[in-house]
Amino acid sequence: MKVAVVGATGLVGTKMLQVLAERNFPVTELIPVASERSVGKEITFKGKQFKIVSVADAIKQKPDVAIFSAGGSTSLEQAPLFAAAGTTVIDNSSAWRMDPTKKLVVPEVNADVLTADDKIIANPNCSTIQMVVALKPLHDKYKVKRIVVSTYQSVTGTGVKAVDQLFNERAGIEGAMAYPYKIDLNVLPQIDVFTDNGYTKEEIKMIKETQKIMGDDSIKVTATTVRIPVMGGHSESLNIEFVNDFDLTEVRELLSNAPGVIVTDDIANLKYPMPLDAHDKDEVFVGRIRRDESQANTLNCWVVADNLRKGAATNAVQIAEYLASKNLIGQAVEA
Ligand code: A2P
Ligand code: 11C
Repeated sequence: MKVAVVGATGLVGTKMLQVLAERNFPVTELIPVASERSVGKEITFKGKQFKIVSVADAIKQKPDVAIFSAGGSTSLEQAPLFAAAGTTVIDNSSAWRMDPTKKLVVPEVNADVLTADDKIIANPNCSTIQMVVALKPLHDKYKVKRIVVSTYQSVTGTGVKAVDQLFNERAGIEGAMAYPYKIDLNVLPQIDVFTDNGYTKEEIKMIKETQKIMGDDSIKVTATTVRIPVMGGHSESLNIEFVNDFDLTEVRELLSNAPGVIVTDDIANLKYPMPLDAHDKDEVFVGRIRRDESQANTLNCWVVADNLRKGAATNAVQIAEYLASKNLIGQAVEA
């Protein structure tokens, strides 16, 4: 398959190339794309060098699939041009996620909504993805009523400039600030910008995207999203109220058997999920599974995943894998 990666020089784009190679996605031709300032530079894929091309050149080559991680405005402008050329776009930005005509997909949860007519498919926000992967098997059995989620998010979610800020602070070097405050030895209860109701955009994404992916607007979500000075993955504390009561042994069983989930929950041996262990893994790790003794039918758990992998690159590549396996990638042009 002819595959374009748009944003191939970015933190997520680089991870997409790595994941495509590792998972042996059938790439017969790779078209790495970035902004005009990177055109002509080289990247490595499966030990070979490839030259970065412009978006316009990539569209001319009519790739079968284009995986985008180049920011919302680039996606809004360029994804329809790829789609019009017959390319199936999988977009990691927030540009198309809440568009009712576009699918928002986490393969373990709702791959079945995809059809050959979907030419622009949205990849959800990282903190939403790992939460819904853990929720899905429990929702199917007990029906989720309300979720209270608090996140502990890696600086890699912001991009290279935030990683640089953290390491510069550690080294005592003055540098550009990705955040309004120091991040090392600190915690910032703000991810993305604030909206009128006092929530941040990241918090709103966790609410709206969860309902769309789960296909159930009755699920109530309230979120507090927080940046902490870690790399390797996002962590989330989930408090989940179900309509029906559950059995803890069965909850562990359902999660252990769920696709893409690894249960790490052995408190006697101090085993629980941590970003250091989740780093560079494709799975979502769940632990600290216990009953909320203050309220009926309510569960507490701790969910960790690598935000650049399952939270971004891996999920996008899994969407492409699903489309390929069902023969849903074709040259039909979007109207
Ligand atoms: P470039 O490296 O040339 O700026 P990140 O999310 O880590 O900041 O990465 C953003 C990615 O999106 C980079 O690969 C960047 O390329 C790419 N990009 C930014 N603007 C455009 C654009 N207008 N067209 C194509 N790619 C773009
Ligand atoms: C963060 N979740 O950790 C953000 C990054 O909508 O894809 C991803 C933003 C998005 O800062």
